[in-house]
Amino acid sequence: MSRRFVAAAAQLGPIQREDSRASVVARMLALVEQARRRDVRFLVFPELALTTFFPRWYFEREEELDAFYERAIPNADVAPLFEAAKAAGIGFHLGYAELSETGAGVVRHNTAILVSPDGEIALKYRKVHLPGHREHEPQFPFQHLEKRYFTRGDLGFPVADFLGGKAGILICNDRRWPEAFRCLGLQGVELVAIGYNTPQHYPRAPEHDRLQDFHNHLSLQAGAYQNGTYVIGAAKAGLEGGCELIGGSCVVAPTGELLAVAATRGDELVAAEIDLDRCAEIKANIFNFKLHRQPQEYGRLVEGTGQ
Ligand code: CDT
Repeated sequence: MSRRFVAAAAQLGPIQREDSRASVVARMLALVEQARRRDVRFLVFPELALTTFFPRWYFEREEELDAFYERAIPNADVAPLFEAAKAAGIGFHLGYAELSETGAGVVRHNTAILVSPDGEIALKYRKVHLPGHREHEPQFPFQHLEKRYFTRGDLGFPVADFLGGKAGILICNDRRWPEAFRCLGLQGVELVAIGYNTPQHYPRAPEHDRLQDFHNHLSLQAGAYQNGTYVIGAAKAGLEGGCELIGGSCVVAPTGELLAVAATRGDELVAAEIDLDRCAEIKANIFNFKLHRQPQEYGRLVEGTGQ
């Protein structure tokens, strides 16, 4: 299998609270069709791609919350996406809210999967770094209740053989944590898919609002370079539920260079040709882990959260 192919972020513009799954999937199908025409083999949809970014609201009633979660994937709503991607020979990444019934009750995760071009789920990841807060904070213009609505991921940071290389997933806030990227890098990852919903306005430190796009690319590019991997970042962007989300979806090379960047905050295909063999330029040289890492000095990294 050739390790050189076109990969793309499938950026989604805003999804409003009243938008149906069917209307979102229709928009995704339009992006799959664009991707097919551009010979894309790997397509990355955003975090929680099937609904609006619901943690911005405080819900008192469980039923209201449940409406945003998937009890199984694939399901009838997303079946057309799985079928279209398979017909086009495209592998894809999909982020969604996952609801599992366990012996201990309902468990909710912020989850993403890689689906291979033959329609099989090749990798599943549950978000580890859940940002925001647990309690209602009505003094802010919108909420970020991921700590309330999700349980921390319990699958670690897995990688899978995918499209002739090693692929992994991080979800939104994970991209800001070098430890998360390194856990993938240590397994030889060559392609990392990352969906995100990042508000332009950060109510706790509004002086950083102007830096949101910069911090996004800084994190994605550093993660790529320091681990010698391609990174594809896919935003849900634009004015959603009264909250502006950044765009900036991109394809990043293992050198940390941006190969393609979104020009809008709407539905947009952001594509670039990638060659997984190029990861070795970094992995065999400046970040040759075997030669240069000093793990005996890194114990503090796993001793606690830090100050
Ligand atoms: N979805 C997500 O993880 N968003 C966060 C916002 C942080 S502000 C509470 C991010 O890191 O982009």
